[in-house]
This record gives sequence, structure tokens and C-alpha cells, in this order.
Amino acid sequence: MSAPMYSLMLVLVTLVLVEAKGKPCIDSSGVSHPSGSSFNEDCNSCTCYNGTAGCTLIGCSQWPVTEGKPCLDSLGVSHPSGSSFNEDCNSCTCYNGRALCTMIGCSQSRVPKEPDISMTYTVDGGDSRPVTSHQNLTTCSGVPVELSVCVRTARPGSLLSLKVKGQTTSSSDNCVRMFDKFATSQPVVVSFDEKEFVFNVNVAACVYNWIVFQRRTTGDVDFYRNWTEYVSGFGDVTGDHWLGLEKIHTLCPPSRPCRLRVDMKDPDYKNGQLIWTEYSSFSLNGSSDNYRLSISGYDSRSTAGDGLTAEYGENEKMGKYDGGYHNGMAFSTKDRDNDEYSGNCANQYHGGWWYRNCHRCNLNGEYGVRGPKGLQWKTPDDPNIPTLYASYTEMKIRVLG
Ligand SMILES: [Ca+2]
Repeated sequence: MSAPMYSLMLVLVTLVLVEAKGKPCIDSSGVSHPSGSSFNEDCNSCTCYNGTAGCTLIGCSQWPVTEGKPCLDSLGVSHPSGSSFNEDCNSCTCYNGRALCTMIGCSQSRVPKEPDISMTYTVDGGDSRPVTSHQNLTTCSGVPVELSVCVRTARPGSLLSLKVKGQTTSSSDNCVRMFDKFATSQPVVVSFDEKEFVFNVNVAACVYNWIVFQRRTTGDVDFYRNWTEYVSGFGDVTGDHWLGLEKIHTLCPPSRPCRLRVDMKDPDYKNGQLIWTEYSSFSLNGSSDNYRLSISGYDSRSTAGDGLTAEYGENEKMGKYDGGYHNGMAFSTKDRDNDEYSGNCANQYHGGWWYRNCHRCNLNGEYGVRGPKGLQWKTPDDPNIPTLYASYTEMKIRVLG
């Protein structure tokens, strides 16, 4: 290599090193952020210190950052500058009318819905024209719906198509499914390219985008971690992970509580079927208050029972715990004891949690253990549900408003 070429390479290497030392507090929209403020950028959460941004990757595995997207969500709601909204697994913040979005770890969750359409048609066997029908759909409270059309007596290989708002999906098996977003009732067109027989159209599910902040499916990721790790998060957002207390607090501060859903499977309960629990209000205080939990609004339709706020036992009947056993508790880890027990609950039960004295549920406990150190979920107020030990958990939030 010639000397000038070598020098040029040195210069390039030096430039790269300088670039890596610290990035300016300017986001991709060209907005400059003041010291002490935070912004989201290229899958990172950045905080400005003296004009330089320190950034932490917060999980952006599938979708690129969308630059310069208008501050409109999929329902057509316009969001003002400075506000944040959630969209298709992204957290978006508006700057001067443009949204900067970062994927933050999301699971599309289909919540089964009672069918609100049931159409049955019998087509004359001699009629070879495509069958077309219109039917109004009710909404799933403004969130996308999953539609499914199944042909009970389809001939093998016959093509079935479903058309919604100009979009068509086809399938050559017995059923075709499509997702769509309905802000209001919309007509649904169902057609066949051949004469066909009897079919039904159902709204199969309301599809919510939930941000998963905790997932356990194997024992591969150790959850017996220290305070720093629970604050910043660990694991991979596409697999088993804990998103991090600071991010959960940012998404669900007390001023803007989230909806919480907990999905679980216990192989010894209902043949390991998925069971769930929801709370209408979930928020965490900030680091200065050790991410204290506020949780309420247990959904009585939940199939897993109330492990977080159930009132039972003498103390709770007397109102001692004010809103449930884990409500109002700070987070504790093996090196940060914020519980009400004389010892350290996190140490004793091998997790990090909003322990009191100590727990009714311990979903960050030791994977595979059927006991209080394990992924226990206890709801003794409900005689129909035994104490559960999960082999699968997802804790997830929907950002509201
Ligand atoms: Ca203690």
C-alpha cells in the first residue's frame, strides 16, 4: 500500500473513531435537543449531556426507523408536536408535525371475539357467477380486526377470496384470513371465482398491538439479576427478555397509565392452554421512587385470576394493603431491598419484583420450578383456579390515550 493511501486510511479510521465517541443531540428530523432531555433515534433511546447524546439500544429488530412520517396514527388521529403515540409496534414521538418512530418490542396479540357477523349463503349449483355480498361490520373498539371466511364444503383447490376496503386476500385452502383496521363500520365483500356452497364470515378476533415487556418461554435467559440489569433490561426483545424498568416507566408513567395483560400457560392446568389476566390501569413511578407499581382495574373476565391485586386474608380484608397485595410496592432485586420483609424477598425467591412480604406472584422467578421460587401465580380467592406455575409468560402493555 502506498504512503498516501495509508495516510488516507488512517484519516478515515480516525474519523470513524471520532464519530463513535459521541453523537450530537440532533435527531434525524434535524431537531436539536437541549441537555438533560431525551429523544428516540435509530432504535436507540438517547439522552443529551452537554451537547452530546448518550444512546442505548432499546430493541429495533424488525422495522427500520420511519423518518418524516406524519403524526397520524392508523385510525386517522392527528397527534400534536411533543406528544407520543403507539403505532404498529412502534413508539412514535412528534417533532414539528413529523413522527419519529422506533420499534420497541411488540407482539400482535389476537384477543378472541364473539363473532358479530354470521352470514350463511346457499348458492344455486347452476349459478356460475361469483358470489358477492355486503355486510356491515361492527368495530373492535377502533383496533384492527381479524376476519376469517371458511368454506364448509370447499372443493380442494378452489380459490376463495376476501376483499375488504379494496384489499384482496386469497387462499386455496378452506379458510382465508385478513387483518384490517376499522375506524367505523365497513362493508365486507366476499367473493368466489367459482360457484360455491355454504360459508360463514366471522370477525375472528380484535387485534391489539401489545408491547411485551417480559417474556419467559425457556430457562435460557437468567432472570435472577441485579438492580442495574432490571432497570436497563436484558435478553432479546424477539425472545425471552425483560424490557427494563426505565422503559416501562417511560411508556406507562402515573400520568398516563397503560392497560396490562399477562398471558400464561401452566402445563398442569387446562392442558397447558393459554390463560390471561388484564388490568385496566398499570403504571410505574420513576427511578427516584424505585419504580413503584400502581395497578388496578382487574378484568373479571380474566381466565387466570387476579394474582397481583386480589384481596384475601385478614390483613387485606381490613384494607391494610390498600388496593391489593402488590399494588403500591417498589421494585426489589437481590442487591436492592425495597420490600416490607425483614429479609430480602428477591434473594429468597430468586427474582426481581414488586415484592411486599413477599409475593402472590413471582413471574420473574426461577424457570421450571414448581414452588414459590418459580413462576408462581396464586389466586386463592378463586376456588376454581389452583396455584399456577407458568412455563410460559408474557407481560405486555397497551399505551392508552
Ligand atoms: Ca426487606
